[in-house]
Amino acid sequence: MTKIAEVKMLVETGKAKKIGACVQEALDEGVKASDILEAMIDSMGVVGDKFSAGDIFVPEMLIAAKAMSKGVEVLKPMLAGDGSTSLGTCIIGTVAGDLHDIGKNLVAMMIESSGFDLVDLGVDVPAQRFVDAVNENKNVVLVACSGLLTTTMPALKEAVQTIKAALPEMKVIVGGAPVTPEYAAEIGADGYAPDAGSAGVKAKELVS
Ligand code: B1M
Repeated sequence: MTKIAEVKMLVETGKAKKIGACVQEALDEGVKASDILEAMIDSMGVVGDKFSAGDIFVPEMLIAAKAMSKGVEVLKPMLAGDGSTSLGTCIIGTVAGDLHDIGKNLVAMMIESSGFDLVDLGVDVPAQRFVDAVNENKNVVLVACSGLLTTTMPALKEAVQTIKAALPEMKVIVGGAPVTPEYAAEIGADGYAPDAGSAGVKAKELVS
């Protein structure tokens, strides 16, 4: 089995203790960090499909997520930039009712590496908390809201509208698997990105 296939298998079977060493071995063999990340994201898709088919349940999804997070920890120094410049502060969080954080963490990493200081509010963030965080932190230029469930898309809308009502000039970027560019525009977000890499690029574009 290739190292990358092994990494995929360790994510799919949720082997958090073994994955760090395996990711490191793949890197040592010359596999690119971005290819390892892509393979792990694919594996989470496989996990999601198994969940949809009723072959696995929430605990298995959770341990797969833990394994993926451990793998990402090893890749982080290679994927993130040096953060030596600052375009201002970005507040990020997953919206109320939503506990998914892997995608949000990857987006946070790429926005940070694009030159922003980052304040991560975590998951299940009420709309007003985004506004409070803007007021509590210095030089906030962007708010990034992630939503992973179709059932939390209304919470995404509430977050954007609450931020825009309180802080009309604040730029807001949204994303997450069920979010489309059309939905982002409809709820009044300034920007949308389909993945972490493009979120970093879009974030920079929005404040330049
Ligand atoms: Co859940 N879950 N989950 N889950 N989970 C999904 C999302 C699901 C698609 C699985 C499925 O049914 N096939 C499904 C949602 C269906 C839907 O709404 N259409 C689902 C469900 C139903 C649920 C529960 C309701 C299950 C239950 O309890 N019955 C429950 C809800 C809990 C809650 O949030 N209130 C639940 C729980 C969980 C766990 C807690 C067990 C766990 C999350 C653990 C964690 O995150 N720490 C979990 C997991 C692991 C998944 C899957 C398998 C993987 C998610 C993931 O990390 N993907 C997922 C299936 C799937 O994704 N195919 C699934 C990898 C990640 C890198 O991708 O998050 O999409 P993603 O992020 C991408 C882009 O979306 C984008 O960039 C990222 C990187 O490229 N992006 C942004 C994300 N945020 C962005 C923000 C931006 C821009 C881009 O700008 C700000």
